[in-house]
Amino acid sequence: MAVEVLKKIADYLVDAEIEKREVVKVTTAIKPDLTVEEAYQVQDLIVQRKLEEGHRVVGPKMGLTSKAKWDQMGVSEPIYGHVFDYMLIENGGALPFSDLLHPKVEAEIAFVIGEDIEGPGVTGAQVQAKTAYVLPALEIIDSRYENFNFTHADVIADNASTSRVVFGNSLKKPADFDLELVGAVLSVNGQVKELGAGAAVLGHPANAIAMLANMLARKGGKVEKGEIILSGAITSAILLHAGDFVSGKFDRLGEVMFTVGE
Ligand code: OOG
Ligand code: MG
Repeated sequence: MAVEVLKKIADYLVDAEIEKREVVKVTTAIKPDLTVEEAYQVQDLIVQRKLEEGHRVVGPKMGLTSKAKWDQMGVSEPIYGHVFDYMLIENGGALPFSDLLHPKVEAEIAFVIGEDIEGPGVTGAQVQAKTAYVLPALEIIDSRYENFNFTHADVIADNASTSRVVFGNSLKKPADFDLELVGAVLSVNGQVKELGAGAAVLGHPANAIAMLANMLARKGGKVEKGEIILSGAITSAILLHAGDFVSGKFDRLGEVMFTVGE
């Protein structure tokens, strides 16, 4: 019985994504007592359905890892989600606005994992040592919920609002950087909208990946070699409109950009 409800919630959210329909949040529409554990089970069912539909997982991602995001979303606990192959947009490419509901963009530092990282007890320093490369990224989030309104459990069930990702093209060695000092400037149509530094993400973005490894360890999982993982937005997210040109400039990591089409 319980599993059937979780499957129903997974289908409710994937159908909303595919049919481009905002829906009422799960804790209002289906299951007021949805727990965090059940929400991650829903997310696993979403992953299962995506794999059955022929998609591939690029990697997990972290979200809600900065104060700016906690204040903006009203949920102040880090979460993880999954990025799929169909979500990738090339640097400089176009994001068709009509594919999404109410997309927002955020600037993040991504990690290319060089060696498996298995918790519990993983530290940011261990993550740095097992990271092959770091690169800049822009994530486009698109909650399936009306007005981006959700609780902690709701947003986990909705795969952490994951929708599209643009990765930068320059891969840099983490040892050459003090990632907490890497500045990021997010501009739309040539106007600076948000700015910050890596330290906004749990003191150091590697700490977000360490937290991810420790969260996955609780259910026997790990961060795996070859995954490309977003560490969470440095600043609050900016609502996008058709015609926008978006640029994220990261000190010495490079620039990531895209345009929003019709
Ligand atoms: C949840 C996803 C948050 C981030 O980087 O903080 C996220 C949301 O804000 O809708 O991806
Ligand atoms: Mg994000």
